[in-house]
Amino acid sequence: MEEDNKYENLESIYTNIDNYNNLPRVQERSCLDTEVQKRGCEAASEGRQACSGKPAAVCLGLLCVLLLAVIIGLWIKHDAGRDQLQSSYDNMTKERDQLQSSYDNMTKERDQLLDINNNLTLERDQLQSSYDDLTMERDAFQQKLELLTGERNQLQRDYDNMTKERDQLQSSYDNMTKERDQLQSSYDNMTKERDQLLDINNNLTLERDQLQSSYDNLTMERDAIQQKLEMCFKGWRKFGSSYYYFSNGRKNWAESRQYCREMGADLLIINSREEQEFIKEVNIDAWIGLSDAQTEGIWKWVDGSPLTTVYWSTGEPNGAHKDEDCAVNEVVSLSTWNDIPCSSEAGWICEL
Ligand code: MAN
Ligand code: CA
Repeated sequence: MEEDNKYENLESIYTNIDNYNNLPRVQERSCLDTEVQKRGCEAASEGRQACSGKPAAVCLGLLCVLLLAVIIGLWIKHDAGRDQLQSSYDNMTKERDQLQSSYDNMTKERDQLLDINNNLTLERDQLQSSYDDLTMERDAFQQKLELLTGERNQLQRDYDNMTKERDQLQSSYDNMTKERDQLQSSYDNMTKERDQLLDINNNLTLERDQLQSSYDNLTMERDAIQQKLEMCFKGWRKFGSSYYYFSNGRKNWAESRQYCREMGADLLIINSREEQEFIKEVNIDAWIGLSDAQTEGIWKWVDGSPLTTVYWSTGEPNGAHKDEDCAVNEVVSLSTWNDIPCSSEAGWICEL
């Protein structure tokens, strides 16, 4: 802005200088006016030669008046031009002073600008040097930057790969954590079950030991009883899972049964064809544990079980005598049962 104002002032000054240079034309015009005046005078002198006498004097007087008027007009015009010139001169003087002042200022400014220019030149050289250094440093940094960029990209790839691996590991970790929790839960449940089983096992072991002890005791008792039985039941015969006693003497049915019961047994109960075959081998008439003493015609074994399979002799039971309520096995054939009075005497067969 300041520069623009200076240029505007300079332009104004040059314009005034041009106006000043135009001033001589006014003087020339003045000289032209003087020329007109001379020509007027010459015309007047020519008229003076043509006009003679009184009319000539009148003409001369008119010319003089005209000339006077012209001179007065020119005089007035000259004063006005002079005033304008004076004014222009004053203006020019002011403008010159202003120009001088502007010139001085511009000189100072130029000197200052020169100083500034020198300083700026120095600074520019320093900056150029710095710029060159910085350019080298920038190039070096650029190379380092490229290397670092390559390393960064490699690191970024490694980071991405590691991120994927981490996510996979995290997923595996989560799955393993779930499995671990499930296994922990299963382990806890199995631990509880194991403890319960251990308790059960301990109880069963105790029970087993107790049972083993009882079994051992029972075995010992059984063996002792077995020995006693063998001693007591000497002469008893074993068939299947039972022992059989075949009497030598004879008793009625009730006495025979009593004998068997005192031995811990009872009269024989026949449950199978094999058992019937077995007793057939003994060649005696013997009571068996079968009677209808309780209800006539309803035969029952001594243990209360009903009669199903029968081996009656042909025509038996016939109740041929009064109160034939007890059955005796007669050695005749396979079917050998006969009903006879319970008071009759016969051998007997005990079964244990
Ligand atoms: C015969 C048959 C039997 C009957 C006896 C009685 O042997 O009539 O049925 O029981 O005599 O002694
Ligand atoms: Ca009979």
